[in-house]
Amino acid sequence: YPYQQSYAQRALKQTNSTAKLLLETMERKKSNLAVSVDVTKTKDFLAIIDVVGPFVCLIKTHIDILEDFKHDLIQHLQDLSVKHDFLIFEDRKFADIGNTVALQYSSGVHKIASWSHITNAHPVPGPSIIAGLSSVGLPLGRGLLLLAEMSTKGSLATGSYTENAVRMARAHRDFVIGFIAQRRMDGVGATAEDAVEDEDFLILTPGVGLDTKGDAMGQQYRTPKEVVLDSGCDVIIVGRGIYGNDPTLIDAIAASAKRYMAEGWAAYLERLSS
Ligand code: 5FU
Repeated sequence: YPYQQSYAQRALKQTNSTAKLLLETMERKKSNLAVSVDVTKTKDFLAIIDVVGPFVCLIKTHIDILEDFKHDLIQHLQDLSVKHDFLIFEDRKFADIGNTVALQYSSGVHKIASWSHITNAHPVPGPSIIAGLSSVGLPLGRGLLLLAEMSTKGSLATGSYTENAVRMARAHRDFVIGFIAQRRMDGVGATAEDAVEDEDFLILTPGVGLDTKGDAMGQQYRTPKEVVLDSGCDVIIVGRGIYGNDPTLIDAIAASAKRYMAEGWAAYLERLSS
């Protein structure tokens, strides 16, 4: 199965350049860790990214939660991405009609498509959301993840919804590189006519924590080992597990990122040898 091959081997077979670049970066840095930098001040945002940068393959942003956003932040973010060799994923969760998401992706205050290698979308509107986003992102070589599942308690993204998300992705492999999900999706919802033997979707998984099981608002955490070894996911996405409630404790944040990086990579090596 593709997920039992190395990230480097899997990079060779990717047709989307962003998917290829992410897998190559993971192999080069020996990291399947993405840090989700969910803080509200630009100063903290950049300080955290600079300190976790050496340990990650990807930085995940919610650019719209920054209270003091100015567009020059984007240049700083891109400089850090070059300095530390990571990709950028704006977790925008688009969910509207094709025409609207194309405008939200290309325009507005944040101009996400111009700087974010990867973004994501809810499949709820149907395939037209992929058409809208790919009209902007594909010419720029970007990649899209569909939200096939969520980490939260009571999520409605299950069963046939998840299967239909995978079918939508399968029909748009030039732009859709994988899923936000809690397990592997290769072959999910496939019929006999679908050639899915070599199917290789990237699985990026939030809801990862080593020290707690969840938060007070429905978030649920699993360990890197459960996510990468037991469920076959590719990238662990960690937020508060790394910076807690105090984004200024920079030394502790670095140590914590190192710990998640080591756990995630050990689980991947164990998967390869299993
Ligand atoms: F799609 C999802 C999901 O199913 N669960 C999530 O937690 C996205 N997330 C994001 O991952 C969420 O918006 C946060 O940005 C991040 C998890 O942060 P945490 O601090 O590790 O709980």
